[in-house]
Amino acid sequence: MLSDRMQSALNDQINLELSAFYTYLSVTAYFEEQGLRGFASWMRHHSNEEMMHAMKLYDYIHERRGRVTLLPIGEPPHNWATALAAFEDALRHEQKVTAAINRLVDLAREERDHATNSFLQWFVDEQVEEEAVVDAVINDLQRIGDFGPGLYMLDRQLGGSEVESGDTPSAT
Ligand code: OFO
Repeated sequence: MLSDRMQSALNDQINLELSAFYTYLSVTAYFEEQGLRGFASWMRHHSNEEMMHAMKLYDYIHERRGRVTLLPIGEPPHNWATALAAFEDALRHEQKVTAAINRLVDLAREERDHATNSFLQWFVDEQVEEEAVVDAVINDLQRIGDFGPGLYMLDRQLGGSEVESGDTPSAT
């Protein structure tokens, strides 16, 4: 059985994951509008992963005979000046999620909730990968700068890498 505090914190995490889903879907729509179909495809895959994270928490709460409470999701941003700005926003979001996961782990340990602590380790590892793949694209975009053909090539590469987000190719 989950404590009320733990249950509420896990429900907040569902909300954060769904808000990541919503934000990345908005980034996807922005890339579609810009005609960057490879970027759009990559980001869509990433947004779907966020939905999967939310559902993992949803299932876990039920497994522990807890109660899922869905909370409102704020309106995401709709526009970015550049592809780089959109990815930098995504990285900030990932860092926020990482901090929230770390706080959840702290709470689980404080409450000696070993099952939740164990469950959360998957998220701890996942966040390392999530930050790394977004950071890799940022590095590529920084290197490309205003060089149009470089952006075109990266768009093509990202469009071909919509399998695991960890498979993000380098632009160089
Ligand atoms: Fe759910 O990992 Fe990204 O935010």
